[in-house]
Amino acid sequence: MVVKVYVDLLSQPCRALVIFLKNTKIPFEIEKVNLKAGEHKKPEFVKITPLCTVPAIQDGDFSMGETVAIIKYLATKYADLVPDHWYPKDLEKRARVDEYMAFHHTGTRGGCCGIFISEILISLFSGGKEHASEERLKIDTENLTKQLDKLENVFLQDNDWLAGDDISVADVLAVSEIMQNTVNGRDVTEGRPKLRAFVDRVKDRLNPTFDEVHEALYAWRDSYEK
Ligand SMILES: N[C@@H](CCC(=O)N[C@@H](CS)C(=O)NCC(=O)O)C(=O)O
Repeated sequence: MVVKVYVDLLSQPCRALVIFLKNTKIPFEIEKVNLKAGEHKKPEFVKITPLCTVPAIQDGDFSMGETVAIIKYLATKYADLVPDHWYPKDLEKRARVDEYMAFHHTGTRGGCCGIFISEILISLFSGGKEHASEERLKIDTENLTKQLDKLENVFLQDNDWLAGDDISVADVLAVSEIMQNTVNGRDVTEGRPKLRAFVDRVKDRLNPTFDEVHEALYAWRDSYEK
């Protein structure tokens, strides 16, 4: 049975899920959902996940949304097809990955998304008519700094990886968020040597897959650079 994976590769959690899957032997096929065209609100997609967010999966009769829950489901159901380091079976090692993933949504994603919405999406979705206020940009920048400092000073303090002694799903979730900010011209690793080395480490470990999955994002980034 092939797992159907509904994604828009301009979305951070979608890229993380696809990179994870490409590093396993789980059979899957990609179903593209164009967020900008509103395809995530179409009735056929609402049936897959009424949350109307990507990524989502369909595995036989079962479908679901929410990246972290999807990863846990797939890594548990297809445990034999997933190299252990991605989501370790050992209780304490797994708890370390879960710990990061619990932090991730309000932490790394919260910080990176807030500023991305303010610097890119507000203008994009209003056709350039609206822009984030100075006050909002200040709040987003402060939160971004706070969350990135936690990566630098807590998760990466004495570690090469965010959660354990090898690459895991925690790392791809984080780096995918960090990459999103390259569209708004931000190098969020600036002044954070551990974070910078970590991002390079993840890319080196996962290429050529990392760049393939980020191709659409790179094109988006380049279109803003002009
Ligand atoms: N917590 C969710 C977040 C998913 C999410 O917000 N996806 C965005 C794209 S990055 C989306 O589908 N947005 C469409 C919308 O909210 O209408 C997850 O990790 O899967």
